[in-house]
Amino acid sequence: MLSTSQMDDYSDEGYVFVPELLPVGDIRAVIAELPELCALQRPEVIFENDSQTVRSLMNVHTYSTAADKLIRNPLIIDPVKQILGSDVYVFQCVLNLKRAFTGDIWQWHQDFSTYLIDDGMPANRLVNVLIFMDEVNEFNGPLMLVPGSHRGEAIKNDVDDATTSYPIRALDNSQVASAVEVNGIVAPKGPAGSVIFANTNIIHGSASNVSPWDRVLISLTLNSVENKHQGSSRPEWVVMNNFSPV
Ligand SMILES: O=C(O)CCC(=O)C(=O)O
Repeated sequence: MLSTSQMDDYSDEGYVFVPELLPVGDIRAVIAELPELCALQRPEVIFENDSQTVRSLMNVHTYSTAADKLIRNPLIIDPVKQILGSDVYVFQCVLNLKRAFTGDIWQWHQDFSTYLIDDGMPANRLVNVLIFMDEVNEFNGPLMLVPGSHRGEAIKNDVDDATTSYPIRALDNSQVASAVEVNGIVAPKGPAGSVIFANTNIIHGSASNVSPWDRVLISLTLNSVENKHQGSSRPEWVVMNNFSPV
């Protein structure tokens, strides 16, 4: 569970970073499956623009028992229930590989804009749990967040489907610059098993990975069972429609 000061940080800054939260053995079990998972012929396997490097495995917990076990750990589920004050279901679970030398950027964006416009999400009662599957350092494309930006509106930009292989409601440079001017940027770094709990309205993104180290990360989005999304326009392999509490 989160302490009172961690809960305050989450509320004020829109995120809280907990280093070395999850057992490394459970992380390694997922990493060991990656060659097999990346070779699957499934729509959930998304490639980078080079058409060869796997960028993401959408809803990986539905076809990897190791990933399913990892994301059900009470060490991450209980703090999310504490933040949201209810039971939760898995809305989305994406494994981003950000491979050494080839992993592409994630443009600055707010997840909640997509949930609102595309997924019929009633309210922002979700938490994004970002699980470090490798050590994250300053070189391998750490996730960057703009603290406090979760308090701003969910900006309704058009989808950018040109910059990377994955369409996203990216923010304009001027929108990012004005948020950063007020709030700055943080980039939590730490060993595998570390976790960021983030408000889904926070502005975040990451640079490409030109380092020799992979930066595998799971982005698990949990939604309150009292806030079920209604009628997403995105396919089920992108957005789950199983509302069973975790
Ligand atoms: O993997 C990354 O660096 C970006 C993840 C992200 O933007 C997200 O989960 O919304």
